[in-house]
Amino acid sequence: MRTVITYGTFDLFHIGHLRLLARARDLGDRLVVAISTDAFNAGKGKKTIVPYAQRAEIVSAIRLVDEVIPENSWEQKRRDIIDHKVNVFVMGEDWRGKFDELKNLCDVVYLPRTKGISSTEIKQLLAPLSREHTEALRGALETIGEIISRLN
Ligand code: C2G
Repeated sequence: MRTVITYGTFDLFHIGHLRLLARARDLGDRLVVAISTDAFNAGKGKKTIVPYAQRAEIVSAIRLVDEVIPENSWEQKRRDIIDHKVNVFVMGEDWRGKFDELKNLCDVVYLPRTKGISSTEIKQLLAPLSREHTEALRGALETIGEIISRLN
């Protein structure tokens, strides 16, 4: 029984996350996914849109995933690998080299990321629809309306 583990925030779950989990699962017989808690993300300086409980529920519902655990700290990986008898540690290549010290415990594999999609890009796409942007737009339109009425 080859166990694979991977870690991530999985905010605004998208195809890049799914493909990473699918390729991680293909490296073994079972897949454990450690999901960053909201508190841990705050420590990473990462503001998530979707709260931990919902991110965990979404990833748990994926057929490829056998177990979801919380990621509370950077340091827990060694403990997780031992406790879950992990054979393969997987991360996207944006983390290449960052976890090589785990090679004395298990295989460490960095997988290519899926291009053209990220939670950050999704948030940037949605930003113009945010309340402050629509308020600013409304103000600008009122000003333009006043200018036009003065010109008439
Ligand atoms: N990913 C990917 N392709 C994308 C976006 C993400 O393959 N287009 C991968 C990342 O490389 C990572 C995983 O999906 O392996 C989860 O990505 P994030 O949720 O952004 O995770 P991150 O914030 O990098 O947290 O201790 C490690 C951290 O918890 C990783």
